[in-house]
Amino acid sequence: MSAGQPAGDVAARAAAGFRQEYADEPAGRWAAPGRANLIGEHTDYNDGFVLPFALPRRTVAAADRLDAERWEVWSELSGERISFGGADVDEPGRVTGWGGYVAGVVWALREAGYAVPGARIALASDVPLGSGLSSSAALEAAVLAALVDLGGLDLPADRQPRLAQRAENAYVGAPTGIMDQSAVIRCREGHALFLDCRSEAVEQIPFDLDAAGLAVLVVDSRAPHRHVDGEYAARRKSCERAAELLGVPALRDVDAAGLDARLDRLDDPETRRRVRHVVTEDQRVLDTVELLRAGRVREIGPLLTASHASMRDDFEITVPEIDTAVEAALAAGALGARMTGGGFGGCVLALVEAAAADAVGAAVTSAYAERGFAAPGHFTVLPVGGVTRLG
Ligand code: GAF
Repeated sequence: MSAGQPAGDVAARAAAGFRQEYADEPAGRWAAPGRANLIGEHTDYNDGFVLPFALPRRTVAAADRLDAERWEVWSELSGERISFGGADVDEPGRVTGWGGYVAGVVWALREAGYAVPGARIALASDVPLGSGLSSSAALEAAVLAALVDLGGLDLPADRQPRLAQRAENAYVGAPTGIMDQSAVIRCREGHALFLDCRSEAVEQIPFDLDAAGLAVLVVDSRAPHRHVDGEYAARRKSCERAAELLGVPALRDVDAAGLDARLDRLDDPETRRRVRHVVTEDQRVLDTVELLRAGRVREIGPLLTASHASMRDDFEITVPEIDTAVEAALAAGALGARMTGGGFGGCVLALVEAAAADAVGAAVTSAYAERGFAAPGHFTVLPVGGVTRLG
C-alpha cells in the first residue's frame, strides 16, 4: 500500500454493511486510525513520555440510534452480527472477542454516568489486526465517537482516551497504558503527538517527512505473537515493583542523569535492565522532540535505533523476525529503525530516504527469506489526523 490511502473504501464498506444488515441508512460514519509509535515504548504506564502518530489505515463505524437499551454490531471482518443489552455491559468481560471492545466502551460510558444511547453499528477496517498498530484502540475510538455524537453526550476529545483505556483495562481485561487511545483520538495530520502520560498534556510536533525527502517504512514482521499478554503484564508489574523499591511514584521520576547510582540500589540485574530501558527511553523521547522542534528530522535516526537496542537488550521484548527487520533495514541504508508497539512481534518502523523505501523493503524481504521466515509486509505512511466524523 502507498502513503496516504484515503479512508473512502473502508467508509463505503461500513455504510454498505449497515444497509445490508439493517435495511436502512446510517445516521453517520465515524473513522478512527491505527497508530505507530515513533518512539517511547513501555513508558506510558510509567507516567512517562510517548511520541506516536496516526496511520492512514482506519476503522469506520457506520451507526444510528436505537430506541432501546440494546446494541447491534456487525463486523465486516468476522462477517458476524452480535447483539447485547444492559445486563451484558454491566458485567465486565461478559461480551468477549472483538465485541468486548464495543461493549467495553458502552460499559465505561455508563460507569462514568453517561446515558448511552442504544445503537446499530456496522464496522469495516483496513487496520491490520494483531500487528501492533492499535486496531483495538481504533475500534474503541470509532465506536466511542459514534455513541458520543448519537447521544449528544458531553465528553470532550481530551477526556475520551481515558474512557477508552478504561474499557480496555476493566472490561476487556488488558492492562495497557494511555498511549494508543490518545494517539487515535488526539493526533493531527502531519504531526506526531508528544504526550506526557502523567498530566495528559499534549504538544503537536511537526513531523513533515515529505519536506525532508524522507519516508517512514512500516515493516509488518508477521511474526506469530508469543505470550504477548502475559509478557506485557509481567513488564508492567516489574516496573511498578522497581518504582516502589526506588521510592518514587513511577519510573518517570527517576532522573536519567543519576541513573547508575539509582540502579546500584537494585539487587536484581533483570530489574536494573527494565528500569534502564524506561528511564533512557523517556530521555530519547525528549531528545527526539527537541530535534523535531528544530526541524532536524534526519537526525532522529540514531535515537530510533538506540531505542530498538534498549528494547532488545534491556526490556527484552523483541523477537528474531523483528531484530532481523531492523538490522536489514539499517544495512540497506535506513537512517534509523526500531520496533513499534508492545513487542513480541508486530511492526518495525524504518526512517528512510523516500527514494530508497522500496529498496529497503526489498532488502528486509530477502533477509527474511535467507533466515527462513515467512515473508514480511511493508508499506510507507504519512501521519494523518485522529478520530473524525465523516458525515
Ligand atoms: C501497547 C499498549 F497498549 C500501550 O499502552 C503501550 O504500553 C505500548 O504497548 C508499549 O509502548 O501498545
